[in-house]
Amino acid sequence: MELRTNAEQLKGEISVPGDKSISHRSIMFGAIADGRTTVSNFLLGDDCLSTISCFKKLGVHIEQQGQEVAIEGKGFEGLMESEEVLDVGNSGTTIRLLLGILAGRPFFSSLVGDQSIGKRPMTRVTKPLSIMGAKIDGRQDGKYTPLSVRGAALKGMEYTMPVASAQVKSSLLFAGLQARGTTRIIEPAKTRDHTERMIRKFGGNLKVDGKIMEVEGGQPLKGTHIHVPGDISSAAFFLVAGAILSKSEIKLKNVGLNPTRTGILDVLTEMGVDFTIEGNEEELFEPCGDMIIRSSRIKGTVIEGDMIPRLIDEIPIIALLATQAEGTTIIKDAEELKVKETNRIDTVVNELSKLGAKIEATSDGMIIYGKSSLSGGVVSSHGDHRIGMMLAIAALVCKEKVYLENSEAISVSYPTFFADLHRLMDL
Ligand code: SPQ
Repeated sequence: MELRTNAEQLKGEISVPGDKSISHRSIMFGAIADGRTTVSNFLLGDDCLSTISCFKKLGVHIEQQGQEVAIEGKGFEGLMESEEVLDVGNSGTTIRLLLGILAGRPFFSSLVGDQSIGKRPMTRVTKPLSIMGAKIDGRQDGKYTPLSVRGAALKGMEYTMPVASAQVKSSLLFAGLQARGTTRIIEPAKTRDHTERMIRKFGGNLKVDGKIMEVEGGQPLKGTHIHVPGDISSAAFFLVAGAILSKSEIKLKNVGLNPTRTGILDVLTEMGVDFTIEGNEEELFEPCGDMIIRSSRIKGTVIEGDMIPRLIDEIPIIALLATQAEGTTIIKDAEELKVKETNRIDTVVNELSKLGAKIEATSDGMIIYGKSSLSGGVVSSHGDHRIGMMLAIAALVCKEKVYLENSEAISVSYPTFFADLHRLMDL
């Protein structure tokens, strides 16, 4: 598709769609809890719809009307062997968290996904789940899909995670909830804590001491109501668009502000971006508030260490921001980007270079030299939603025509992205 270029400003307000991580987990917890769970502002992205479809195949009754979802949970025991293969589409969160649930179920399951899922490493969850007792196999010794799972009676364990990953942690917490005894998980750096918050919201207990978590198996969970806040990872595209386009002022309503996800806000502050937050309701089970962002003079920065898991999915759009900053930006310690929907170090560097950015890949991140004036050309999302949206925002500051290939990938996390963008442009 041809993207809009040479934009002058963005003005007005939008509500970004519901958080993807929280939407997935609301279905999963609703399915394993006892009783009815209702979810509002559920994300209708392809990934979360894949989660609903998998749980329906596992025998869970789920009604969905737009962004309102109701799940009739019957506990872990209510899950039944599926007659069909469970297809997770493009969703790493669905497959990795589902593996933790299926690991303890006394039946056989087989899991597949799309081409991109077929390249994403699964050993990070299949190995610890096997230590707990599950029998999981797949291509290349269980490293890649298709995967088969034969669930078993699990036993608790202590596990030090080699990579900082909320998906691994969550998968092990789901397994721990079904295991005999205590499961103790140690993360190398703090990652998003939506699963921990949800265990408590569904009436369960969990001990958290910094990067160490302990959960007891066999606890009853009870259905509840979940209101999903707006996704800060989706808001990030408009935060950057508002900052780089002159004369802009945008309000983003009800954005999730969980501190394990707000690394981008720390980086925006560091880079000199002018934004304010109104009505941050911290006491909610997931904090959220409105954000106002204005055109800004931006400067380069260094992003590294424990900050990386707090903004891992925002690195593509931060890289674009850095092309418009005075000075150099260095992103380090971000090897995990190589195993996302695409190798996001390579795709960001290659696609932004095509538009004229001065950007170099490193072994664990990238170096971006500002300030570049971007021209135009043919770019591709390579099937990666976050790359597609980043390129659509990059096009706004391009002087010449920009064509985006594989734009349909954006519906994975933000099906109304172009409608929201055009609304802010046309006011
Ligand atoms: O679900 P998927 O495909 O893995 O989604 C991504 C994304 O960009 O939307 C990553 F590609 O987000 C992950 C995130 O990177 C969602 C997630 C979660 O909900 O627990 C955790 C992060 O992944 P990880 O591997 O660091 O645990």
